[in-house]
Amino acid sequence: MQDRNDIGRLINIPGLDPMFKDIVSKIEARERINSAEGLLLFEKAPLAVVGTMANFIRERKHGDKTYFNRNFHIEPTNICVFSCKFCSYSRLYSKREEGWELSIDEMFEKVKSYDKEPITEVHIVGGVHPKMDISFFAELLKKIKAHRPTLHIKGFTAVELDYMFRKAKVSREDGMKLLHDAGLDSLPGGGAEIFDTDIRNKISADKVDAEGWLNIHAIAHQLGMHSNATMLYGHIENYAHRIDHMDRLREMQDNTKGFNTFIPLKFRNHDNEMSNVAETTAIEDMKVYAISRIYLDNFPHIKAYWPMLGREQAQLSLSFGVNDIDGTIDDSTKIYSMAGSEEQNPSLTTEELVSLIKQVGRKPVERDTLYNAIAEF
Ligand code: V47
Ligand code: SF4
Repeated sequence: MQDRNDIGRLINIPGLDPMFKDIVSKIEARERINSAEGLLLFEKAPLAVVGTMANFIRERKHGDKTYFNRNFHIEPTNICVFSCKFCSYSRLYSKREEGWELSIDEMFEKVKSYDKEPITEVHIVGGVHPKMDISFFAELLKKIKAHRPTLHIKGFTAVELDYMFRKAKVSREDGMKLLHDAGLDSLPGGGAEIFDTDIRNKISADKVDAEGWLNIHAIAHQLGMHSNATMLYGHIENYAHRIDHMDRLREMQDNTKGFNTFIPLKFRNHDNEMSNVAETTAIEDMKVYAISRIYLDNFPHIKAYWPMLGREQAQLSLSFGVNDIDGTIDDSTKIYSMAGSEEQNPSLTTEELVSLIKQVGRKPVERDTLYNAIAEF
């Protein structure tokens, strides 16, 4: 029997349609597939075919290792100047009595409530509040870092940052440096949605465009910060839009090498302006994970965010290219419960995460935000 990590291992897919043979050969040779081939996979490949290819790549890169971390979220506010049609979470400033606005002290208290917990990351993300400006957040970051210097702060989508920088009339470079100096360690992947201009304008008009999103991440990468990238799929986009989205990320990653993880986010349709759009099936979801693993050859990790997908599908995704399922969360985020996720109070202990991963035959590894291993189970 050949070793799983054996470079030359053939992908044995019984009855493989000849139209996929070139793609298999490229994968075996560690060559990149092109956009036409990516599209072919979305249009024609059965789940078993893309699943086998993606699992092969996943095991070649990571073996059975499956990463998670100990984290919690802070959502400073759900008041937002934008009104993305897919968002179930935000409230306009004129209706702010229906939402929440946390003060610096309230957020700091939340950080302090984890003083005795072996948490490694706080993820700060929320609506784009017209009055929470760059100095407000710089003060928050400084306070957290002064209190717990080793806690990694992953915060603010490019959408929040773009607004913050414009409002403060600082360049993106200066704004990012200011926040980085205040304690911001890395950026989460949110706000990418779908880069295609027409689709983006239809679902989330007037927030930062694709070029702006990519530019903000490139600036962070130039400062030595890492970031993630998401793709909101399963709404009004087509397969070509998904490939275009991944293509732009892949091209940028060739230059900056700053992305850690790609996180496909399935559109959830509860209680938003796009509730008439049906959600994707589990089969489609697994295809998206698999094809992203195949397409994004220069992304080290593919993450299934369990609070959005539900824990059973997150387990399933580990056979379709995924090698990370995010963290403990501790019921600290509302974005997905408000959008209709099965996980209404997302919280898992380390033991529960470990057993979820072990149940499907994979090897749990606790990581920090930058994927340094902390413990193997
Ligand atoms: O940008 C909002 C998405 C994102 C819905 O970097 C929705 O580790 C589906 O980016 N259906 C924010 N998606 C969350 C995010 C994230 C989450 C976990 C980990 C990381 C990371 C990043 O949530 C938004 C938007 O694309 N979103 N509403 C919805 N109804
Ligand atoms: Fe605001 Fe983000 Fe919701 Fe869009 S997705 S309305 S930017 S909170």
